Parts: sequence; structure tokens; C-alpha cells
Amino acid sequence: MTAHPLEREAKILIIDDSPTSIRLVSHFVRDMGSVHFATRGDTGLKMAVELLPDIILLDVEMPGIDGLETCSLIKRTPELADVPVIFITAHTGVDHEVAGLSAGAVDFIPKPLSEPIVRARVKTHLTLKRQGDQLRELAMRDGLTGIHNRRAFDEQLLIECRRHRRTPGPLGLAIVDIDHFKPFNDFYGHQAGDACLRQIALCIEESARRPGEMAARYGGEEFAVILPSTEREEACRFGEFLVEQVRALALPHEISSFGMVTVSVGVAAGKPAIDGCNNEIVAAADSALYRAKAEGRNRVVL
Ligand code: GH3
Ligand code: MG
Ligand code: MG
Ligand code: MG
Ligand code: MG
Repeated sequence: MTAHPLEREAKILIIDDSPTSIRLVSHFVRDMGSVHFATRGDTGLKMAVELLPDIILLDVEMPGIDGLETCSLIKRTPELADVPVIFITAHTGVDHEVAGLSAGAVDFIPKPLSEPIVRARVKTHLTLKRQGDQLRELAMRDGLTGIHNRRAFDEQLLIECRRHRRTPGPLGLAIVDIDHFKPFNDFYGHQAGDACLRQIALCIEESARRPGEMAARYGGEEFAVILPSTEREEACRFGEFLVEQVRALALPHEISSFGMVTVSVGVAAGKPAIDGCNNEIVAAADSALYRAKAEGRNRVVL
């Protein structure tokens, strides 16, 4: 698995046209995370998309795109929508605060800046952000195996379908089903069945290592792997690799004619259609999986 995203240091982005103000705020929060800065709204927004900060401290008065507009743009950028924005401003009063809050800010820090106030507000919102991230992360994980769950898979597949309609190259998908798993449970017991599911899940997750690939538990003893920009032949080779990797685990399965736990894999690849694209590619991989079962299991079918 990749490094846990929540154990990393917080990233703080300061957007302010005054270098003096940036220096001061950076100094106040220096031990609370890595500090990054931009001196304009447009460059700040660009930086935020690359950095994915945990908090943005935003000056209101800036030439060009001002703080309010920058904040609105941040909130309309899907990957930044959850990042808390705190305004730093000399303008206090009901109208200014309402304008800031309706632009999507979570808080205000008044100028002249006071160190304990800056630190307390930043700390509060970093904690809330971390808790939100933890909940989102939990909601995307399967309780038994720890790999991504069906919800995460459905979301990612939708994103990849949209992306592959704009970019060249087909989208690939593999659906994996454990062979004769009901008799495995019956013979070895449900707890051994759970342990087996965990090992297969980790094996599949570790096999899906390329950037953008995502392995998920799709259902009971079924898994799915999203294969971005993958041709049919390449998707097939990935399927072969999975079948091999599971065989290499050499998990005993006395009731199976193979003598060990094996999987069947159905793969599909293609250009997503305009709508209903995920159903289409899932259906194709599903019917390939059905044929892999019919043709004897422990194999991949395209
Ligand atoms: P096939 O080769 O055709 O796939 O046969 P199968 O026995 O694997 O297929 P079937 O769909 O009949 O059985 C799936 C089994 O997976 C039945 C169910 O008890 C088991 N299963 C599903 N989820 C879990 C789980 O979370 N833990 C355990 N231990 N077993 C599970
Ligand atoms: Mg300013
Ligand atoms: Mg099944
Ligand atoms: Mg099965
Ligand atoms: Mg079945």
C-alpha cells in the first residue's frame, strides 16, 4: 500500500501580495506544517491544484484577482473544494465577513496579526481537515481487507470514464473472482475464508502498481481493477499476471481440482461511450469472467 496520506505533515499555503505579511504569517505557523506561498490569486490557485494544501491563508486585498474571487475559484475546483480557506484581512464588519463566508471561507483572521490568534485558528482548521480526511478515507475502504471498497471503485471508474473520453487510448477493467470459494468456506471454515480473502485482496492490490490503477473489493469474493490507458492485449497480460500471482501464493484448497486457491479473471478494454459507460465496461468484463468460469476457471478471458 502507498504511504498513508494522513500521517504526512500538513501543507499550509499562504496567498498574499505583501512579502512582509507572508514572512510574518510563515513565521507564526512554521512548526505546524510545510509552508508554501504565492503572491497573486491566479498563481496561488495554480499552486494549490498541484500542492493540494490542507489549509489556505488568503489575503483579501490583492491586485488582479482579489481574495474573494480567488476563494470562489478555489471552492469551484473539485479537488480543492474541501480545503479550508481562512481570510486574512484588515476589513472587519458584517458586510465583509458575509462576503467572505459566502465565497466559501471558513474563518477570518483580523489584521494587525496576533501570533496566538493565527496559531489557534490554523490549528483548529487543520484538525478539522484531518478528521474530515480520515472519515472520507474510512468511507472508501473495505472493513475486512483494507483495500478500496465498491464506493471508491464506482467513483474512480466514473472519473476514469470521463477522462478517457477526452484522452486517446482505451480504458481497461479486470474483474477477479475466487474459484470454488463456497466449498473453501465449507471445508476450512469462515474465518479461514476471511483470511484467504485478505491475502488475495493484498495480492491484487500489490499487482496494481502502475499510476492510476486501482484495485477494489467489488463484492463478496470478487475484486475489480481499473486499468487506465490500457489496450485489450495489455489488459489480458495483466489478467494473466494476476492469475499467476495468486497461484504463487500457493494457498491450499483441498476441495479444488487445482489443489490450491485460484482465481478467474474477466477483462475488457474500450473507449467509454457517451453515457452509461461504466455499466458497459463492467458488463463486458463480467461476461468475460462468466466465460472464464465456463471454460474451466484458473484463467483469464477477454
Ligand atoms: P465459482 O468458482 O463459480 O466462483 O464458485 P464459488 O463457490 O466461488 O461461487 P459462489 O458465488 O457460489 O460462492 C461465493 C462464496 O463466497 C459464498 C460466500 O460464502 C463466500 N463469501 C462471500 N463473502 C465472504 C466473506 O466476506 N467472507 C467469507 N469467508 N466468505 C465470503
Ligand atoms: Mg494585500
Ligand atoms: Mg462470485
Ligand atoms: Mg467464486
Ligand atoms: Mg459464483
